Amino acid sequence: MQIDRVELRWLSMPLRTAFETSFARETVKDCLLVRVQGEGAEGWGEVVAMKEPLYNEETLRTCWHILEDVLIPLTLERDWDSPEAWCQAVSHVRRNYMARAGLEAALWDLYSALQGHSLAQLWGGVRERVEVGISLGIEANLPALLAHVQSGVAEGYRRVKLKIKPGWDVAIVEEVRARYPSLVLQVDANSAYSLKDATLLAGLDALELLLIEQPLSHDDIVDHATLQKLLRTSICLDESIDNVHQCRRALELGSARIINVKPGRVGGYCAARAIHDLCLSRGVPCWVGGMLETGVGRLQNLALASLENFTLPGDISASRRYFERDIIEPEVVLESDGCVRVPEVAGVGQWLDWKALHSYTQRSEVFRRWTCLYSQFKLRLRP
Ligand code: OSB
Ligand code: MG
Repeated sequence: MQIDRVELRWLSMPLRTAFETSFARETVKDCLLVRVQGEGAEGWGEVVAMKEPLYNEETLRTCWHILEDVLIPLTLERDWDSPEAWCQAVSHVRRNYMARAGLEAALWDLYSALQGHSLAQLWGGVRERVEVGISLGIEANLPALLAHVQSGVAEGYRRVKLKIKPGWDVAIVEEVRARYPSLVLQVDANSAYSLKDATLLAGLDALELLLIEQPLSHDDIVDHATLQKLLRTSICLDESIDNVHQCRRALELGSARIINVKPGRVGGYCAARAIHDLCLSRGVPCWVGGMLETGVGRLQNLALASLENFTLPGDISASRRYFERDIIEPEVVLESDGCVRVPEVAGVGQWLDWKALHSYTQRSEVFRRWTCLYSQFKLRLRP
């Protein structure tokens, strides 16, 4: 693949309802879209970082910088046999996983378009439809949360994830469980607790939860192992697992029994698949997490979720759960049994709703192969 042109777009999309976690309250979803063009085709990817470094250390501005000054020049300067070859070539760049993942996704999307195979086909997906759930934020009061649970269940979601934080935890989950005895329920603390809260967290054990996601520090795998020994409920790690090596260490320590795989958090689909394969070999179930993606990241995450070991429902809800109008057409829809169809087309470019895309775009910039090669040429001529 020879890439001639890369375009970055900063999008701001109002959320239909505010989404509050233990670390932030979001009313607008900002993201970057990466478009790569070459060989007469194009590919799209999404950068899922937030405006502020609250989930991980990246921000949309650090991602823009890393893309503009490091990754895009490197991408334009030579040809690529495959997205895997690109991953290998950028492996010396430390961290900046979300920046990397956005461009890698665009290269996968272009590769898929050029090969005429869907991402699910390229990655060896085994399902045509995947089970998904809904992630519900912290609300001002219990009735507000119950109303969201009720509408989620009515829409067909069979698995509900509740965000928790100190003061909004055991008592709230008990209320939901009492009303929905057979609902698949799980909670996500986004690192809001410490080992001192072990007794409080053990109070969740009676509520038959599928899992407790990231209760302790964002970078911890040691205290989680201690906590897992004290709990009957399975711990699932999100923030703490940012690469396949950290995943292996966590599994060896017994820090979690389930892994949430977010391609953005781990540096892209190559790394996400490596984590999937590792977990498969160890008999550890996985699921695809979400970062309130637009349709672009959502369609690609659906392809990932079609792999064998993504056996638990993902945070890949229908477009209308997040946005009044998504940037793809048709939007992602939920089927009545709580599943979503895995896209069969090669390249999300064909799905884009350009009118919506334009209306959400705040800023865009184009980087061209020839400009990049010319500036490097000039550098070399300098005495
Ligand atoms: O911890 O899973 C998380 C959104 C932003 C940051 C962190 C998280 C989330 C979600 C969103 O839970 C789930 C979704 O995309 O539906
Ligand atoms: Mg999480």
